[in-house]
Amino acid sequence: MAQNNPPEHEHHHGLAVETAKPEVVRPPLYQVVLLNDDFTPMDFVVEVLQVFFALNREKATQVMLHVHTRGKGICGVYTRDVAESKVTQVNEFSRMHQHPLLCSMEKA
Ligand code: TYC
Repeated sequence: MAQNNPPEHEHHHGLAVETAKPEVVRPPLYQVVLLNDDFTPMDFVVEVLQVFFALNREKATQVMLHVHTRGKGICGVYTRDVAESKVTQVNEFSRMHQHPLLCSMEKA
């Protein structure tokens, strides 16, 4: 009836052995966003979305039109390092082509 087992850490002949709680945490995610402007050509934005965010032409056109009409839109969601790298690459690519297109990131 009334069993009195020793606590878990007193098994194993006096050796203190405890089961570690598995510590897995999801990394924080960041949305990479494109901002609208009046000067960057639509075709260029579609190309950016295809090249840097692996969208097909149809999805890239949808996202571009969303940004064009709503002012801002999500290109993708990534861990911090990947998001930072996308933002830098897109902004450098845009400057290289003399377009004012702005890419930034926000905590998801
Ligand atoms: N508004 C731009 C134009 O009319 C097109 C555009 C779309 C620019 C999305 C930036 O992130 C952008 N040519």
